[in-house]
Amino acid sequence: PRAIYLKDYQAPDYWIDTTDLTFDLFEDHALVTSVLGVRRNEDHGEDTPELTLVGIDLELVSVCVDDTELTPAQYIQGSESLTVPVASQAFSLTVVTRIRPQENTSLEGLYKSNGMFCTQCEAEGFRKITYYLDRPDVMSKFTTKVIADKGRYPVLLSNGNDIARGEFDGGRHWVTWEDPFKKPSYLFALVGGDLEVVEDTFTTMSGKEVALRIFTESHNIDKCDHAMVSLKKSMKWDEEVYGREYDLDIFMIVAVDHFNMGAMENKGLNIFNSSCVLASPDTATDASYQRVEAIVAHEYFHNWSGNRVTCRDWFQLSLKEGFTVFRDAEFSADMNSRGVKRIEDATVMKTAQFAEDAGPMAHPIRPQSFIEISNFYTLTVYEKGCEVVRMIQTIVGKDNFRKGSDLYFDRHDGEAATCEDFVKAMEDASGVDLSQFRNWYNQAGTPVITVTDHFNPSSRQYSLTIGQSCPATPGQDSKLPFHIPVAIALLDQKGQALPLNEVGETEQVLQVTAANETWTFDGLTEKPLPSILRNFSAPVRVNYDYRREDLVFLMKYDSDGYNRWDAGQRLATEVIQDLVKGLLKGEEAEIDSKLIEAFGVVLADEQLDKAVKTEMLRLPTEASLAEQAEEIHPLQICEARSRVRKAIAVAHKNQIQALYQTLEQKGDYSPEATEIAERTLRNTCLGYLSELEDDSQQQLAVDQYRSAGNMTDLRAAMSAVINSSYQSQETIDALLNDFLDRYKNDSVVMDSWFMMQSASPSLGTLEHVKSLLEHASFDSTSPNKLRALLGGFASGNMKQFHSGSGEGYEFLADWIITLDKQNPQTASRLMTPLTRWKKYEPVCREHMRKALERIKAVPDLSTDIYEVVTKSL
Ligand code: HT7
Ligand code: ZN
Repeated sequence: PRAIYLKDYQAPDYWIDTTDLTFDLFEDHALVTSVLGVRRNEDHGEDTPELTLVGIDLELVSVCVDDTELTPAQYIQGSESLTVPVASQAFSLTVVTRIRPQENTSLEGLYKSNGMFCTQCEAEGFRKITYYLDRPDVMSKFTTKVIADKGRYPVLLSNGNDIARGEFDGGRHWVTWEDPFKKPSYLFALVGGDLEVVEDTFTTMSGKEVALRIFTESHNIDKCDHAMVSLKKSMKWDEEVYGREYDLDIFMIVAVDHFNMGAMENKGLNIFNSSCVLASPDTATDASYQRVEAIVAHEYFHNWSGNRVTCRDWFQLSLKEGFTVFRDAEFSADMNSRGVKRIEDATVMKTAQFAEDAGPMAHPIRPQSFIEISNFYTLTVYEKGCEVVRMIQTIVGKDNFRKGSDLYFDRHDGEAATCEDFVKAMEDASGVDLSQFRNWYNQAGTPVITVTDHFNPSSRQYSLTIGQSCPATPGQDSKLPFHIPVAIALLDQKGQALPLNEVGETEQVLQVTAANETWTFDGLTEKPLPSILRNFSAPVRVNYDYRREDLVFLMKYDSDGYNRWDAGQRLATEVIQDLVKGLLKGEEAEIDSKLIEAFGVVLADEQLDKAVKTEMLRLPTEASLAEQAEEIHPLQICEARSRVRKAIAVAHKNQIQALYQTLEQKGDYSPEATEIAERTLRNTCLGYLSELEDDSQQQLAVDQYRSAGNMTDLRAAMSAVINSSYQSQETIDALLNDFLDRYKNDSVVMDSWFMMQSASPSLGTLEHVKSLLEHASFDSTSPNKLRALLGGFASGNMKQFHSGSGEGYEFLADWIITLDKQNPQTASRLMTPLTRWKKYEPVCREHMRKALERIKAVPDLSTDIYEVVTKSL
């Protein structure tokens, strides 16, 4: 496999103005007739006498140029290409291919999921449907005719508006769809199945009525209401916040069970993983409700940021993904708790994205090369890409940001654009120079800012010095300084934020651009405590020598919710790190009472927003502790964290119990933010109480399980029971069987049944995970089931995955090797935990390396696995 480089980008030699497709769908194959209106790219002169299209796993039936059928001697069929001679500026090319959707296990191109035909074309799946210029800068007007048996596939969908339909003899029927907007092939979609529909309408800001339809298998039709409400909220929000109106007569969502990712923004026909669209109080947790809302919004927002303005090439992926994640994050913040959303997003960045930035696959948000683009749908491109867009907003200001986005959409509507186009629009609209800011697009790695301060009582001056550096990443040894917006405040001894300028503002964004720079603040009577990187104003690590009492102080007084939470996380991390050191030395280290007391203060604080309080009561996850460790000692991390949790529960038992009781649930379930906050806080209390070796506390979780009126409370109780060291195996089995009995026919809920077990440090042993593979509800062709069972174990169960002598790694490696033949995208994603091997202590490290070596030695690896394994070793 070869890498391709951004620097080698060239526009195509040909354009495809129109694409007329006919799909004849049968039980063992599909016939695809493609009629392309091809035009030579005049900018490239006349010296391009042939046209080469890409195609994978296609059986070629016939090729016609204009009305003449070519003989095999007139075209060249390569293993993944078709080259035809060209004699004129513009011509029509008709290609007929046969494909086998029923045998397509990769879930790219046209495939079958539970008897339904569906497609996934991003990034390069269209080439598995027909020969094409399968690249995003080739934009075409598509017309699609779908023909299939009417009994089995009464619903036939594609992009755009349906313009004609009819029936043939023999029970077959057809529907023709026309998409008036030019689009690249990755946005093409087709669905054929026996589906039910939920319908609604939305009237756009210019008064146009849009039909909204959500399709699912009939047994799930009662779980679409939340997605529909979310869709209408998204449409309204995009009009109000970005001035963007929907542009077709119809907008459709289809839920499918077998899907490699969350959802896909195909023009007018979004296809969703069932787990990201279906929700009912009885089957979905609060977190799932919020996830459905966020993903529906994300895919809808792509209609402008991605579809109307698309990407020139796949190196520009963050242009649509980073911007759209930013849009959906702001939407979720507006719909729910803004403070909690920021904490959640910062947690993902600091736990998982920072780890990616420090690992072997590190890349800038605009990568400079790749072997397999599917490997670059990463936290860096998505989440860090979002943070980069957020920083632009911070630097240019909200009003200018909106002017910039208007300019960007107007300037590039109907075009395939670049990240540079986006930054330029922001610059042109705001007049702010973003030259140095562009380094964020070119350089990988997480910058570190090191802050030191000095107070001079005689001059009453306080100075803050900020230095920046960025560690080396693969292929980038040294970095240029970044432009980093660092929001700060200075707190006095009472915890009040001091005015920082004449107008009395108490927060200032320092524009850090140099490798080292000092800011001076005048007129201070005492040394303040700095609150640095408020609201996580940039995706960087902060080094400042806070004393533990400073952190406790910030936890109490900082008016910035994010920093208040972060102070608690820092304190807990330090305390747990001390315990890990003690465990490694075989010493009985004490838990610093400052942390235990600080948690008591949080518990007692009645002014604190419940949603933020819950976040503040969470200890840093094992993954977060691992990310911040010099060398990862997984078992000691698990042990130390668990001891701190127990100590908190013991110390504050009465307070936690009282809080649990006051938050007693009443009334019907609603996914409304205040109710979610109460449930989450209550279930956090339940988690702590289940740490106690006390029958009545253990009974609480069992009782909650028995009386739960919604899936959130049910699952929280179930997790508390199966993760407790004090529950009997009998009780655990009884609850697991009860859950199974109730939900065995609901595939999405069953994913959580597998995940709860595989991620449980006590229950999820390798042996138990292996036994679950044999379970009747497990399906190894379903990415959701694989993610639940294998992903839950390898990414969510530090204790069991890393215990023993490498058996967990061997097990994962065996699965990756098997899955690589079946579904390389899913296999590649499951491999992530092994790629971090260099950070682990020597014994784990060596076992992980061996597992990777074994994968690497397998002949004919997919490009997906080949790229990750070779870069990792
Ligand atoms: N734009 C979509 C990406 C996607 C995808 C990529 C590769 C393989 C399968 C996939 N399914 C969806 C999703 C999104 O970001 O909106
Ligand atoms: Zn997206």
